[in-house]
Amino acid sequence: MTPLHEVIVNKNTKINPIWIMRQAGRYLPEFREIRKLNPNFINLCLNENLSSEITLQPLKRFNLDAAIIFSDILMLPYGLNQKVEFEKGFGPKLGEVNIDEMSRLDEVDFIQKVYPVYKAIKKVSTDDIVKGKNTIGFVGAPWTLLVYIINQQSPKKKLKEDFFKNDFLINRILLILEKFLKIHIKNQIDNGANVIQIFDSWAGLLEEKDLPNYIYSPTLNLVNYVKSLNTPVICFPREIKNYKEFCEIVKPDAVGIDYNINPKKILNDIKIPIQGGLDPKILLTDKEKLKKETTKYLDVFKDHPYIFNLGHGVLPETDPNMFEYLVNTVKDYQ
Ligand code: 1CP
Repeated sequence: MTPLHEVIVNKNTKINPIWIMRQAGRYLPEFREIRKLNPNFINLCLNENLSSEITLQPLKRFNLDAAIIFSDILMLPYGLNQKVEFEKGFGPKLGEVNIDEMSRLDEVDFIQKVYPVYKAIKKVSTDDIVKGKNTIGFVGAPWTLLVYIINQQSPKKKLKEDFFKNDFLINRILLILEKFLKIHIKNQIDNGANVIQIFDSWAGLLEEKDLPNYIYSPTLNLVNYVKSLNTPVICFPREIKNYKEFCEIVKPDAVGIDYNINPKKILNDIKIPIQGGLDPKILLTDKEKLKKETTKYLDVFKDHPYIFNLGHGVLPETDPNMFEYLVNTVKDYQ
């Protein structure tokens, strides 16, 4: 059994597999070299030779237990024919929503647009270096994708006041997302992804009263779909106001925690396998502190099924030597 299945399905508490969000990315000089030659980020994600190579870069360097495919949650709106661009120093920039065009889009056209992502997953999942390990496919949660689609850029800290003004538009987008997220997940699994992670990066923007409508219902629907494909699903509802209720209602197979969560408290609140938590900024300090903080998480979750990860993506300014030290600390932990 693969390391992540061992923890998520078998509830094994004796091992702590490790993978890191954004492990394929900007902190690695070999990534930056490829990126420099490929200024168009979407095109890079659509180049299956390069995206599979980037996916494998961290596995060649470090003793990681899983590969996460180098792609982006915004490949979904791209596949729905919304314009998506990444501007250096600004982040994603999306075009206006054409809801009628989006509604008319069929499955074949969508798959054709993002097909290289599936080819890259096939390449990665059949590579020798990933043998016995996991290949993680992923999507953005409906709520987080809705935020980007409507807001057309990163919301940073809060939503614009008129975000919810067009209820009808929002409901139509959520229905379209439900359909195409399922298609995107199914194709990732069919091509070798054996775990799915659902990133809800902007879950923290919602007040508690809005969680059922925008997060619980649509995410539960998606989680049940992934389960029906016999594939474990990890949810990461970053900074959500009520982690406990989220887990009780949505029932993912495992849950990722952000770095604001108190690990001891969450251990009492949540029964399902847990992933992550360590503040990525700790990797910018020194080895002594890194070891201490890493060991803290491993100690707290000693008797609980636990996958090691950070509480958000690894920062671009991280020294790869510190990353290596983190992986080795987790691997050497008894
Ligand atoms: O080189 C560059 O400038 C591109 C930087 C970059 C990278 C390396 C972006 C732009 N996306 C990615 C890859 C990526 N994105 C992966 C690859 C696999 C891995 O983890 O190694 C994954 C899983 C994502 C997921 C993603 N994209 C999320 C969810 C996780 C999170 O960080 O909260 C989100 C919110 C995005 C949107 C996005 N894509 C890129 C940026 C800079 C952003 C965030 C912008 C914002 O703050 O809104």
